[in-house]
Amino acid sequence: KREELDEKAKENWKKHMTPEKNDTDAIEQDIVHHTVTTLCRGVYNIDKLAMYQATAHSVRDRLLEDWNLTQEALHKENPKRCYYMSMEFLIGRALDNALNCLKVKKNYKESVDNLGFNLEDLLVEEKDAALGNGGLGRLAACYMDSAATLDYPTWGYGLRYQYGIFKQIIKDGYQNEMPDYWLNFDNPWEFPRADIRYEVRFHGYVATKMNEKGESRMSWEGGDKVQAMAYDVPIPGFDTRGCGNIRLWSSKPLNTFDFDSFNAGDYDRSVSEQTNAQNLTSVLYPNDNHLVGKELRLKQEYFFVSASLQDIIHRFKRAKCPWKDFPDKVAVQMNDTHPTLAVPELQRILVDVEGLEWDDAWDIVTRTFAFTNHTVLPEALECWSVPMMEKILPRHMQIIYDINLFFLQKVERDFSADRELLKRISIIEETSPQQVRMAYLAVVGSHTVNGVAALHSDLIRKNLFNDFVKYYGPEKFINITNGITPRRWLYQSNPGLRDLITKTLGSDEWATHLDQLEGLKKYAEDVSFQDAWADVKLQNKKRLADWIKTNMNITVNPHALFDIQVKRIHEYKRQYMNILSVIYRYKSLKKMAPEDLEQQVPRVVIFGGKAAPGYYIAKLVIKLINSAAEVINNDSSIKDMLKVVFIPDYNVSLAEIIIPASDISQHISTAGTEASGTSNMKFVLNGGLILGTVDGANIEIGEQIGDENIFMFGVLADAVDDIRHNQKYHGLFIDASLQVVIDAIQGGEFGDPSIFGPLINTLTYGGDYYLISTDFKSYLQKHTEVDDTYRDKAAWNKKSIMCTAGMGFFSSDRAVRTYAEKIWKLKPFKVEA
Ligand code: 7GP
Repeated sequence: KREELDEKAKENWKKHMTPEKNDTDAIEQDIVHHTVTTLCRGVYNIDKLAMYQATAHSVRDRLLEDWNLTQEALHKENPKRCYYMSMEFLIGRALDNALNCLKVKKNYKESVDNLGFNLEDLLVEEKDAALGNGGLGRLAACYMDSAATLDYPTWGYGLRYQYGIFKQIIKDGYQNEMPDYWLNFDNPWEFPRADIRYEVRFHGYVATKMNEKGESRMSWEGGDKVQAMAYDVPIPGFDTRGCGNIRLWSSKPLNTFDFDSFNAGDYDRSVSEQTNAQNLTSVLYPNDNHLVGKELRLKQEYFFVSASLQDIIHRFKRAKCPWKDFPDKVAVQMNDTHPTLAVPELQRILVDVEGLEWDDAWDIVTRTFAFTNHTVLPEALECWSVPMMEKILPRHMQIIYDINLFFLQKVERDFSADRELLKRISIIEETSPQQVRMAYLAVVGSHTVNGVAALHSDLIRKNLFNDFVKYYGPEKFINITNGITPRRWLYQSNPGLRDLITKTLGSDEWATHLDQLEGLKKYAEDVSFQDAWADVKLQNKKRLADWIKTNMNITVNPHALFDIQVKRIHEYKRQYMNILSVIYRYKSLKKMAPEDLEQQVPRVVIFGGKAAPGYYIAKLVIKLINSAAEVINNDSSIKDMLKVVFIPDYNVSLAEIIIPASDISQHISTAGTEASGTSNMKFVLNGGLILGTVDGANIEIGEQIGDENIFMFGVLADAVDDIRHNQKYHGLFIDASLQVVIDAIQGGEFGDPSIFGPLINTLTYGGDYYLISTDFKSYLQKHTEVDDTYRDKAAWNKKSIMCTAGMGFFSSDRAVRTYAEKIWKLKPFKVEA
């Protein structure tokens, strides 16, 4: 309990709360001040890293002012808020973003310069906050940026992993993994909240107890407890005083020490609780679109939702509203099924702890939660075994059984008593052992379910959740196509294009009103604008070529066509098909007469992406890319008409350099497998054309920018099942062009062919599940079309401009606004100084 300050004290507080000044003198003073007091260093030993830290601390001071302003206003007004629960936030670096949001970059540049450093050199000193795997985690980061920019009272909740996604090192062409200990130096972008801690229980047993009203209630007792401590990461909004927040939980031991063991001389044991508790949030599971049903992961998920809900409820209770108002104050968005334990957890708190009746509690729960599905891949759908759940969360398991029972009874009563249907729709799968289908629990516990692109939302309505659609009706299942933040993915990462667009449109308002890019269309055929546009692209390609030279010692020609595929390595994303086509191109070039060779469009094919450490086939794809690169890059007979580069350790900061440099990027998943994709949006926003399948958001991108500006190929999603079926019974058809490539690999042209045996087998004996043999021919044809189009510079530039100009729809501002209006029922809450 805090004491109220008296008026005089309050006056004094106000007098000393002087706003930060942003003139260069004040900025320099702050940087020097932090160097001395925060870092305990001085002019005699300042280096780049320390200078980065001091600069970051001074920027953070400015951010904090907005943070406090926002939180104080929210505290007073108590509007409805949204909580975005996500096990992953793939944020990347913070300094450049904060400087742009606060609109102080120009002055900082000058100040840093006056103090003898270069701002751009300092920015790269920062380690990426890489608390995510790929699309799902980066989407969460984009949404937090938009929510802050649009002044929606939204907080993210997540985990503060000590190790983010591993660092990828390429050795002899193979991926090796190194731990990413990103908190090695101090992290100026987080605030430890030592006073915000909650207890989280595991194991134990269920007992019956009397509550205060004399009613009998279940009670979860005993077991082991750990503590969750909060760390706040401020999320600046662009050009607003509003500042968002992501609250990350770190696990701590409840008692630092087992004194009995310590006194008995058993030191190891005395600290074992401490290490166990800390291990809980040590590391992010490095799987993308793939579930690994480990006990520690289940514990992470529960730890995360338990701490977050306690925090949300604590805040709700401060306003002394009745429980039935909870959904009018709180909206919770579950980023995929990872936070789904929040459903039984809130039900447990309301019934067991707060003493509500089951039905009243369930009404509150289902008016609070909404659920976003990000994948249809069966191997990514979370299922937890009932025995494991019973052991770790005995009360939750009972509650899930009850939720399921009441749900099935209702279905039977109101809809259909068909046994098969009830079995299909049940939250519990009757395997041995039984499994909890988390996606079904999420659907039953939510008022709204959404997919992330039009095709994907159709597919989940037709397949994954079809029975639920029939039972609940279609309104519960909506589409919200993903979006990306134009602040990081153009304004920050592509300064050349940013300045050209701003000059052409007359202001930088497009950064928050992306539809304004439409205004570029009228210049699409203007020769001098095209030249300026093409020059920006060339400069970006040079920037990437320099990076490749400096870091990999490979020389690439910036005038070549840059063809890029960067994303997690996964069979469904078909990097394998890409490298097979590269090998085909290489074989074709080698056969050419010198005068034909000269006429070719030179290409640089760039790959990047991590494979999950346990994903053997994906790791072989990386090896094949590197083995092919080795041969191709050293073959002088093809006269530099083809280069292959695998950029190691693809991450957010590298994406910021790579994406603006593409002429073509590839998004070539088997139709129906990529829920949306978001890097496709980033490339097109930066004037890169795409070569893609009729999948995910590629389709909507084509609709927005015009189908004549996108290279699409391959079978359609609704044909895939039949093709698989036919392949199974009639065998595959491997076309001559694909056979050439297989023969080259098996003939040892890219090293010991036995290494690649298992990879080739996925095609030949494995049944080619991802339909590479089906799409290969049309894929090669599209590549030829790309080359031909690239020869006509004016036509290409026009397409490139039309790409950027048509991307307004894909701003994450549009996506977040749709969530706020359709799902969260949330209004912007503007704060003024
Ligand atoms: C990804 C999807 O694969 C991608 O298509 C989509 O753009 C992105 O989410 C954002 O919606 N899914 C994951 O990253 C993932 O791990 C499994 O999904 C839960």
